Amino acid sequence: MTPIAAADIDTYDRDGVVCLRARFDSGWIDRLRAAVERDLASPGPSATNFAEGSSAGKFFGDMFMWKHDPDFRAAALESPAAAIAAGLMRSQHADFFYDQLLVKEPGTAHPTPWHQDQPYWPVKGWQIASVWIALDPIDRSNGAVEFIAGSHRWGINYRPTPFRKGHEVKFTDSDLAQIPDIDADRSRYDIRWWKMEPGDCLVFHAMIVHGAPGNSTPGARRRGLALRYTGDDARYDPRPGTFQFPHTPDLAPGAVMTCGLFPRVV
Ligand SMILES: O=C(O)CCC(=O)C(=O)O
Repeated sequence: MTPIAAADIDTYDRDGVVCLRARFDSGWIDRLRAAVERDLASPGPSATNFAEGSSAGKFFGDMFMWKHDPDFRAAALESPAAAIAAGLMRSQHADFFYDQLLVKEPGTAHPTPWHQDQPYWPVKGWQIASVWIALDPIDRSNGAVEFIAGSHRWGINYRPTPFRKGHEVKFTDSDLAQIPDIDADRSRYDIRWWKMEPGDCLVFHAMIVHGAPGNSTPGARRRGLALRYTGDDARYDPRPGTFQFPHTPDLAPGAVMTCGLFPRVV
């Protein structure tokens, strides 16, 4: 694997996000595109259309595809993603947490709401990162993911925001603060996004505030695969208000994450 540059580690540390170019070769992209089409044709038990009831088009989400599809499994466990995550997190090890597919089809107005990932997740610690792999050319018009640089260090955990209308009830237990209306005054924030090519990836910290516009193009798909990893200091933390995953690990609260559901990769 191409080594991780010290400058990229510094950027990840300071901004909470870095865009790495051409880390997944055409072999991976072809394999993953085929896996995405299989999943769209025959969605897994966790699949959902986040845009249903709010806009035309489709914002298809699925997760834990690695449990039943060999190519998603290979991406999680054998691709460069785990070593990239470990390197940027400055972690000796990387345990695979889960995979999430995020396909925004052309003509989908539905945005990805601004949110942080960690408040949804039953894990605590600092070394937690996602590797979001672009499977299409991406720019702002088809839904480039946007980040508020440095927001992983704000020291605030915002209440999980549901991605889909009607899912608010899932997080009513949470006594965390409501995330501010970022779009009401975007000039107050250092918002970053990248034009991407297939094989580029975004690597971002679990506490960074991020979201994405809809896909307003007539024909440019936006297929993204997020692979999430935890590092040395992460511990299982199934606190109230976190997301109910479709699988439950055999872990006691406070345990190191490594287990059958969250396998050690690096
Ligand atoms: O792909 C998107 O629109 C959002 C991605 C995201 O929120 C994530 O991977 O945590």
